[in-house]
Amino acid sequence: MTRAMTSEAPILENPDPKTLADEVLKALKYRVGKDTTVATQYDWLTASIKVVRDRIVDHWMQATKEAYDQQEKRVYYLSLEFLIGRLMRDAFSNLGLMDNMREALSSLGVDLDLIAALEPDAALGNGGLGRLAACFMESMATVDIPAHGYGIRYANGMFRQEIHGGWQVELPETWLDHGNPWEFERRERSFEVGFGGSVESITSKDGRLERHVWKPTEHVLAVAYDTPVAGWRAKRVNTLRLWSGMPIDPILLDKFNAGDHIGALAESNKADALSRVLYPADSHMAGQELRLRQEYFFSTASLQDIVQRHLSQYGELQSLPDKAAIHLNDTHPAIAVAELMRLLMDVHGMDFDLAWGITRRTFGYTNHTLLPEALESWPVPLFERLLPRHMQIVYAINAEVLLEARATNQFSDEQIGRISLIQENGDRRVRMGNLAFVGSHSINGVSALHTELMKQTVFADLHKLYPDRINNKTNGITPRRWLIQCNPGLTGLTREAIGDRFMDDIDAIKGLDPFAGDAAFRDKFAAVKRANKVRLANLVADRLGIKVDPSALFDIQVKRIHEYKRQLLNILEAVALYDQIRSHPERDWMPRVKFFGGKAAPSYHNAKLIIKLANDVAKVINRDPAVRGLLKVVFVPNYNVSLAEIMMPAADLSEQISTAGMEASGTGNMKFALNGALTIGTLDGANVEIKECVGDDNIFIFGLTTEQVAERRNNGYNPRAVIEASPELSQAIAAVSSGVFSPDDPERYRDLINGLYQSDWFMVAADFDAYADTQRNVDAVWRNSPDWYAKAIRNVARVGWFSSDRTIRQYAKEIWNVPV
Ligand code: GPQ
Repeated sequence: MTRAMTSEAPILENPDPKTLADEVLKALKYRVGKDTTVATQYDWLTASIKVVRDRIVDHWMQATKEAYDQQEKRVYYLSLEFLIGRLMRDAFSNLGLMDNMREALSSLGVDLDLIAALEPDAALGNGGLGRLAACFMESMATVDIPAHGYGIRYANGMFRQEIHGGWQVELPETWLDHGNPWEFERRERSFEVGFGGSVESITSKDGRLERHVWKPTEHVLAVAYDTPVAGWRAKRVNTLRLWSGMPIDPILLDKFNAGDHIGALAESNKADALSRVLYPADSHMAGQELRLRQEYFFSTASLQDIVQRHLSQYGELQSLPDKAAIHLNDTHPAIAVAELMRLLMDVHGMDFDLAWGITRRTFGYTNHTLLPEALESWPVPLFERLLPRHMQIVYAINAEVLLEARATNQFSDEQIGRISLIQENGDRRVRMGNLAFVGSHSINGVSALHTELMKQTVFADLHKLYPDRINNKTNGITPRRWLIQCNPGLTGLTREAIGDRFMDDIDAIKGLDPFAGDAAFRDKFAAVKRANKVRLANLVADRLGIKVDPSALFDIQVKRIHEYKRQLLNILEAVALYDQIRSHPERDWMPRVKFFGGKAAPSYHNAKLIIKLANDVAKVINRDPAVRGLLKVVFVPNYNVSLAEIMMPAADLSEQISTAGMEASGTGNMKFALNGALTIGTLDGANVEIKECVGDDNIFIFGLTTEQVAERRNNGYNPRAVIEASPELSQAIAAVSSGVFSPDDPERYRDLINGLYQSDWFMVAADFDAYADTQRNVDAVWRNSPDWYAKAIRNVARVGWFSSDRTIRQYAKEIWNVPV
């Protein structure tokens, strides 16, 4: 069975502004309990969300019922992060209500943009991995796949970043302060979660082992909160189910009555802690007990829910793999493999082989990084203390896998050691990547290059053992949020040029390609870009008091701050350019603004220092009259989804400059290109595929390839020699290390710079000259503005393939086996 993507067929009724205004007033009165005379802007926001949510609910129930009646296979996407951002505009836009809602609110004296800006940015994720999960949820609804997202309802999501004196300061994010009008609390949908204790073996009368029973000593409840996720034109509405921790016995009355008031609340605090904070380390294993507890907490609650749903519909569990595809978003939910085994064996009485077959056919796993520090592993003693039964199951799985490996006679002891779920050298640890791999029928990487490297590096031995399992699914982004909603100017212009089909089928955006050669269209395109740049310039003026010229080239690097992403390379190039502008004032410099944005993990020393450096450099350059405004550097604080929605459309140049081989895919690269920015980038992650789509002439590629990086590292890379051979780089480094940008503390960057001289693991020095040369090439193309905009238009026209609809269809066909 295949489901055609119905094109422009009006699926939705189209309520007029008057009807909507009445609904808003009704919601204000009966849902918020206010009348218009006392309503605050937040009340109007809540009322507006209730109106659109009510309309979504009808579609939601219909979709849920259909999936049930037609016994459709469901997808369950398990992710510790869902970086969904604001939802109201997306919902208006996907339900086709935007214009009429704006008019309705305006008739009530309410400004849609103003209340939309009050909606908290739900930051239940760190960066790319969490945002991918959010795009996938939207695309699964859009391409009509019955799906549930499962995660944690963190009371405090990603911290809010402020910049004080150039340094990052982390403040708690309290997105639930005004309540959350989107969610439905499901007290009745709660599951018990155990920790600790011991395992009892129950034997039958004849002495045969019958069953294992885990007797945990700690118990908490996971309570479900559901948020409906509407796809484009509300074709389908799916559920994002987030778990919150609750004590089973909120206060222990015995203790309370005995006067132990703190002890009485201990359980409550422990339950609370499970869904209190999102760990803010991106691509880095947190390694704390609470994190493992969070992982188990949401995995077991989700699995109990899935098993219960399946049982109530089908009455047995053998058909689970035919009716449920459970996807592990990285290894964070990998414990689910052992948990499903436990549920099938200990609770539902299956033997190991049957349970193992079902488990492997049910799970799929996506790997998002090769960085060794991100590969999760847990000390055996901790694992065993918290999850004693799962420890036994992991050993049993390991025995099975290692026997299988041995039986092939193809593996050395060393290789067997790497296949093992238990790392034996040093302290013994459970390797979650290996657990996820062996427990899944499909393991995918997130770009063609990354998937190849997975086969060659982290999973080389497991790949040899199971050669059919690794496959590639290059990431994508939803064009609804990342074009239609965030860039109405470009959307309108595209509709004028090629009609509306691209809104339902993003491939049709190809139709824009010939317009690259149309001077009148290029002018309109440039005007849209300029308007988006003015919007960003205004934001920067308001928030930071920095004036930037919208006719300058807007060069943007926004993403988490990480050494491998090489913000340092970009900053050093700014320093070198600054020197050049002052040394050669007579040259025809093209005005440029370099924007940076991104959060550093609170414990990541060098990343925080890089933020400080960007701000120090900005301060000196921006106020030096000798620069004559030709170069400005701006660090925009608190980069998040909402800010991305303003920055992506305003970019001329997209910085994707990671050390080759280190960025698994990147997704910001796709958002920028779809909004008409040209990329300057290395042959890393999905940049490689973006280059193939847009063509070599429409992208600026520079630097070492993955093979060259490996070769340099193997052959004794000498960064000092490289630095000394580059006058520009030497000068820039000397300026930084001599305190030109940190006169108050000239030593501030000593260690950072020493790191470059001594090891430069990320090849900043090795790539510097190529990067700087390429930037001058960027200037040359920018100078020829018809050529620049032609390239920009071709980028928009040629990156439709990076839609998450395409990615999701591939998952559906090749991993989940669900119809699309
Ligand atoms: N990614 Cl392991 C994260 O955002 N957080 C993580 O903890 C890990 C990976 C990113 C990865 O760095 C990007 O290259 C990808 O584009 C993104 O995941 C989505 O796959």
